[in-house]
Amino acid sequence: MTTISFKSVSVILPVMNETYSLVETVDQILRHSKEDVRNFIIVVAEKTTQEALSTIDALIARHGSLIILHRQKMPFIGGAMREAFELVESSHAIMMASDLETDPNLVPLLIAKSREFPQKIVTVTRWIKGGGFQDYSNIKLLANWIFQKMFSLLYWTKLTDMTYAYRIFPTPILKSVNWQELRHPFLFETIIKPLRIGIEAIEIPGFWRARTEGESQNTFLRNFEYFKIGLKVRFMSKNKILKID
Ligand SMILES: Nc1nc2c(ncn2[C@@H]2O[C@H](COP(=O)(O)OP(=O)(O)OP(=O)(O)O)[C@@H](O)[C@H]2O)c(=O)[nH]1
Ligand SMILES: [Mg+2]
Repeated sequence: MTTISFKSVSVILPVMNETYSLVETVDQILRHSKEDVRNFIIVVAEKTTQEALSTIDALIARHGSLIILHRQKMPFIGGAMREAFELVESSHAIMMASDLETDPNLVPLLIAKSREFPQKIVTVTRWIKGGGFQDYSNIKLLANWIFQKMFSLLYWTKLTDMTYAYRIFPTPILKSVNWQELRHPFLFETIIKPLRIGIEAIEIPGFWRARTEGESQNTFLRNFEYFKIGLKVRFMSKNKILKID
């Protein structure tokens, strides 16, 4: 991986049914980090609601070329993210949600840490002091905790939250990894594949709050699919993790 320094960031926002949550996300980020944000890459699917699309039109009317709208061709959240990765031209990119479950107020800190450690991934954890969960069921909390412990041992890493997909990446990582998942396990793939090729990641604490509009595209049972990619990537050769070109 070539040496890079922090120059600017693209914020990737996948959208299905968010309206005021999306606007709040964009506005809060611009309030504190306008100087550093090159653009927002908003990705929509065929199933994105009319209300969400109108909200995006209004954002484009207000912010012009700061908003890039992309209609995904590949399916699901992984497809949305993977197509967005190809569009990033900034030195770094933030992966987050538009439903306010990824607190936009953390963006300035993510950027500050990335400036300090531009080669590393900076990722948000709900499992250290200063972070946490609100309205997360006990059974989900327990399953999440066990999952984190198992995979931090398996990957021999100190990371405490590998499934909260709120992170800033140096762009070359996004472009050089051979991504494979399309559904939610993709979010886990974005940390384990970089770890396997020797990229370092550091954590900052963050608070997860349940969305107040729309609903999640994930189902509880689907969470078990995270094990499959987790085990597969652990024993995958580095050549297979990287794109050959
Ligand atoms: N463009 C696009 N956006 C998506 C897709 N699936 C989910 N999203 C968006 O990605 C963000 C995260 O997805 P959610 O479905 O809320 O899932 P989650 O919060 O990771 O999962 P839970 O913790 O189970 O709720 C939200 O802003 C969604 O609107 C998709 O297929 N295409
Ligand atoms: Mg969500």
